[in-house]
Amino acid sequence: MDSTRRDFLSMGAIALPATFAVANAQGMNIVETTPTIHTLPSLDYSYSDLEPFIDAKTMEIHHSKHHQAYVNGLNKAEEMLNKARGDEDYSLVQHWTRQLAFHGGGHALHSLFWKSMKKPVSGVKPKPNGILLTAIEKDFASFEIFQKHFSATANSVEGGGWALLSLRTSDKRLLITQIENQQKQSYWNCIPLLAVDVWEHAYYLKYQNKRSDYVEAWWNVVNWDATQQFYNQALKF
Ligand code: MN3
Repeated sequence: MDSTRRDFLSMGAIALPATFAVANAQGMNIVETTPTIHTLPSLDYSYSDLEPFIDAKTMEIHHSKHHQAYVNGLNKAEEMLNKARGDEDYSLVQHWTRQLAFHGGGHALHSLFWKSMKKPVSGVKPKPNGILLTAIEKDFASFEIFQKHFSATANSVEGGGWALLSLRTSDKRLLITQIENQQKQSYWNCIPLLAVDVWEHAYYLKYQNKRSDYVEAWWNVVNWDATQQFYNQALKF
């Protein structure tokens, strides 16, 4: 090992204690990195706060079981890709990269989904205002037309998936996109601002097969203040 390499590794050991080196069969030092440990985010409201539109039992299972499984799957995928680099064995790289996209997509979208909702105020139908409303009216003609387009997108997802409102960074235009599973049909160059989960696990206990009734009810718990904040941040990219 040359001194530069040794210095780099020893500096790394001080500056980044989670970084370590192992020797491979050729005696070369391979630096392995420790992946991020992803954790389940806590909610800004209780499981029962979205009643009667989304029931507490659905929220509890969805957050503590389903989302946790995506967090676990993402951690596992990153651990195994890290191990593949350390072992210099890439035979399962396709499998673990697929797992990374599925579980990583699930973790990111559920994290946005929880932020997309808030405890409803009785008798008040949430609506955006300010520059977000102006942007919606510019890109979709009116809030009502936007809602119809977004609901139709959510209702027509084939199998499990999502409808998203996103900002395309290249022209600052709002787009409604549809995701199948947690990752398919991703539209790049977009930052998601608002998400509705239309996997059956999001609504089946209360709405059974009536997904459109769930989507219609979901508008009552949308957190437009959060969407406005995400929009403000996304405009900076
Ligand atoms: Mn879900």
